[in-house]
Amino acid sequence: MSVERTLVLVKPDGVARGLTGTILARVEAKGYKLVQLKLVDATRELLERHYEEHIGKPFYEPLVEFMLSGPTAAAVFEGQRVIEGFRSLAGTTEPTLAAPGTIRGDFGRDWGLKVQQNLVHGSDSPESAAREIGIWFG
Ligand code: D4T
Repeated sequence: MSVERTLVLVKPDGVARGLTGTILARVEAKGYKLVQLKLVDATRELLERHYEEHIGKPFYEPLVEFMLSGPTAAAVFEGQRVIEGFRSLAGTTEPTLAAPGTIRGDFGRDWGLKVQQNLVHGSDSPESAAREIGIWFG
């Protein structure tokens, strides 16, 4: 299996709660290599590209508003099977149901909002990773 790269986002809820370092440290501690890192004030245009598969869904507009609410930490991690590995570390999309021991399971919950504020994003395939790294790092 060749070395992969994945885009990891610490979303505005994670940055605002002061969890950026804790979350990135978990990914590093798993053994993945941090190769790019920056704080980004996302624009609506950037988010439209990143979330294009969700345009038109009921949670799309609340999702974009949430992602515009503060800075996002964008990182690229590298390693064998890092795409699957990070998604396993992150846990399932809904933080209430995410397993304890995962990032979403340990630090997230439902806040009664129209959007899941679930702390992190990770690419879901090599094709998505290449596309998303291009969007966030140009
Ligand atoms: P991301 O893409 O942020 O890593 O999350 P997932 O891969 O786990 O989930 P996703 O792409 O299906 O959803 C993107 C983003 O939308 C929010 N969301 C999603 C939501 O608020 N309600 C929903 O029903 C879904 C499916 C949460 C993450």
